[in-house]
Amino acid sequence: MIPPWQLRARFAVRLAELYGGEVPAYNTLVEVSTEVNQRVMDARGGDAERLGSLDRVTAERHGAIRVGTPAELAQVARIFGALGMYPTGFYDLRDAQPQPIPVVSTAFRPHDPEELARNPFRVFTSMLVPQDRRFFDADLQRRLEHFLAARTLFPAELLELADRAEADGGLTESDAARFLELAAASFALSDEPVDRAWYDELSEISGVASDIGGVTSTHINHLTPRVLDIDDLYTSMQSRGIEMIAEIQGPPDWAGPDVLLRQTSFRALAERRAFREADGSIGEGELRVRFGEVEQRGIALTPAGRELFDELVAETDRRLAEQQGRTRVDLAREVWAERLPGTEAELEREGLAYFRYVVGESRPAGDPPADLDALLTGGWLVAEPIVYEDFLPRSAAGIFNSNLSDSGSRDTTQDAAERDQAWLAEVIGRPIAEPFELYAAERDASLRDAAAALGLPAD
Ligand code: OOG
Ligand code: NI
Repeated sequence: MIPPWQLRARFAVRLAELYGGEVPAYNTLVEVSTEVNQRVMDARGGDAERLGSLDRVTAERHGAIRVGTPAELAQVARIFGALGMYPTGFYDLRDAQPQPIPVVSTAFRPHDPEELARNPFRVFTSMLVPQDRRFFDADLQRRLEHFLAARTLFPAELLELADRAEADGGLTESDAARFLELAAASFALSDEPVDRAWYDELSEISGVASDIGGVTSTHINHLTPRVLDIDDLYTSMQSRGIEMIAEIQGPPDWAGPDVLLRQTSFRALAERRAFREADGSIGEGELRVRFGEVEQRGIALTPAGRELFDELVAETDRRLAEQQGRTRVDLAREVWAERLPGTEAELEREGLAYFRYVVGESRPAGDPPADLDALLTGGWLVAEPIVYEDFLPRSAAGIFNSNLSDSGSRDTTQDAAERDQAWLAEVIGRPIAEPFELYAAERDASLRDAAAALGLPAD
């Protein structure tokens, strides 16, 4: 039996081979990422691995796909379920500033810390909302729903194998090979001709609407390696002549600990595609639907930490609007230095970030104290950061936007369709995990284990 984590690891490799063959700039990105990670290891030694071993970070990828309907998303959930990846978090990008995107999203990823350590592959998955009247009028909604209902993204054999893998906890070698082949093929760029008039009509509303609803298949639109120093990566890519987006999204480069997620991207080259013209003839054209992205991960923040983070972002926006001639990064660094604790220990003490607690190797002899602060300062316990495994809605919208060629249209006088996490869970027939709960569970489990090891009561 090939267990889910091996299926997941093999799938991530398959997808990387596929994507590297289709988008050569991706291979450059991986090459530069490897160099950057090696440089950080050489400069910082073991400390560089505080947020993940070099092995994990080197293998780590996230991908992104986009689908059109709850039924399609439910099928995606079956395929990723076979790989031990479960819907996690809810991101509504329809109100994103400065440019709204007509989708809601979740991320499929492993939950258990051991599973993440084996292979942390995750896929940011977005679903179009044709029912949102701010983007689509009633006539276009109807035609979109009709178009989407008529297409098949995933062959029945793939879905059956996925269900079997999930039920049996894996697949035999020959079924696994077949499953991986069908799964990877489902995310390849299709050579099916694109209906030019339909694609263009949707593009006027949003490049994301045409990318999802203008074609009869889905495709992986980026595959993101993880680096230990995204600032180094950014300048290294530029010096190889690859034009990066204007900014690194997320927290600034600052003197304190890395928190949450920093990301940046570049537009991939246009790819040749077949188009069906109004007169029925097949012509050639180009589409730029795929891109490159890279990320650096930091410590997961608690709800209180996340609230503070959101305030820092808002404060940076305010200062940017008021102060001429300053850059966002520059102002963000200033705001962070003023308001975010500059060490892991302070983040821990103030309850702003998640840590796992392990028994200190050189702990003192005698009876341990009962409270956590005393256990930490006395060296009984050591706090290790829990890495952020999820996404940031504002950065996600920024990544979508930086790769769209025009701004599209939205009529804010119209009604938004109501979509939330509970709705999404209901229509795909699976629970959607809350990221905060997963981090808290890991922290709590570590505290229980540590208490047991020190002979303290469980709380
Ligand atoms: C997804 C964009 C979001 C991220 O890393 O935040 C994303 C997409 O373009 O489909 O991948
Ligand atoms: Ni991404």
